[in-house]
Amino acid sequence: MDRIKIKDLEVFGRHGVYEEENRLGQKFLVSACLYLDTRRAGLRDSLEDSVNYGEVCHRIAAFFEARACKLIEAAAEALASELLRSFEALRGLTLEIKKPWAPIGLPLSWVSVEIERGWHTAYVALGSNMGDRQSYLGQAVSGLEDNPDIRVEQVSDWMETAPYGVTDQPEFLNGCARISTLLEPEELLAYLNQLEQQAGRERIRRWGPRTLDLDILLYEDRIMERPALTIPHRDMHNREFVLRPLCQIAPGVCHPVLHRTAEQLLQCLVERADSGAGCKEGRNPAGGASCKEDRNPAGGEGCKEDRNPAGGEGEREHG
Ligand code: A4P
Ligand code: MG
Repeated sequence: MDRIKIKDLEVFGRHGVYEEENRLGQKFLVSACLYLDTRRAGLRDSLEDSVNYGEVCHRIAAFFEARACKLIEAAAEALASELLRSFEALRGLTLEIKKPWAPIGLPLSWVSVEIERGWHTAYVALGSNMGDRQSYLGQAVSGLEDNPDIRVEQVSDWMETAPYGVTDQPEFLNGCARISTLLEPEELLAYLNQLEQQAGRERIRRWGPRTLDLDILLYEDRIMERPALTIPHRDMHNREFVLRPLCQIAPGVCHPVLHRTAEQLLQCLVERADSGAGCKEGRNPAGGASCKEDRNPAGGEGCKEDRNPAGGEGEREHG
């Protein structure tokens, strides 16, 4: 990704753990590497397609004037959020805050903290089968939009689906949203749980009826298995009610464990349902020997991330 760099911008701030530091203030040096796509701005010679580095510098100076954190870690975190939220074209940044006069009683050039932050592409599945289902799903999208650390990029149609798993319950309305987020996966899950609670969600029975269910399907190409969070969603490839809406907005997005696109996973699932078993050899849309993705986590010639038309930058591109 293209970069605009700012080196050692000198600003005055009051960050520090000592009372004198908060009272008297001191000099800080701020360096930033801004990640964005400058192609359009470069071709058109137009500032509105880029990030105005002058504005960024003044925002940094104003931030230092207005805020007083104890830690430069906290200053860096808050400043990175503010810049990423404020400048539309900015996809990520590295930020270094140097403190040349750190009061440690020993001579040093400076002490610094450097962080890397950015927008991440994630896919969220939405479902409801109680009450005014459409309204619950609509409120969930509004709730996502209300969070300054989330941008809703695209939402699928709401689709009527038969209950999966526990079948003696009302029909579901399901959908999928592509979001950009500054939140880490656990933070995103916590926020989704908060939205579920606001919709009056009660966890009475596993897979039982619910006003609102929000699951993280994919988060960039990250793979994680923690007690409270598995990414990619552990059962997404077996669920038509997940794959159909996902395919509508991102048919080419790649499952980082199964190495299949959403479209391939859906086709495979449909074929499995039709045949009552696994896909037959040769009918596998990805050209591999088997369509039982959960038994073949790395095999086949499935999707290549760089061909992914919908899946953001991937985790490894910044920095
Ligand atoms: N959890 C782990 N990974 C994730 C993730 N990627 N996203 C944990 C979200 N949550 C994740 O979920 C149980 C726990 O899973 C959470 O505490 C979280 O820490 P839950 O929402 O509390 O309970 P649940 O929804 O009853 O269980 P589960 O296993 O999440 O069920 P699902 O997968 O949500 O499926 N049929 C149709 N047609 N449409 C539906 O939407 N939904 C379900 C529920 C069943 N049948 C359905 C539908
Ligand atoms: Mg759930």
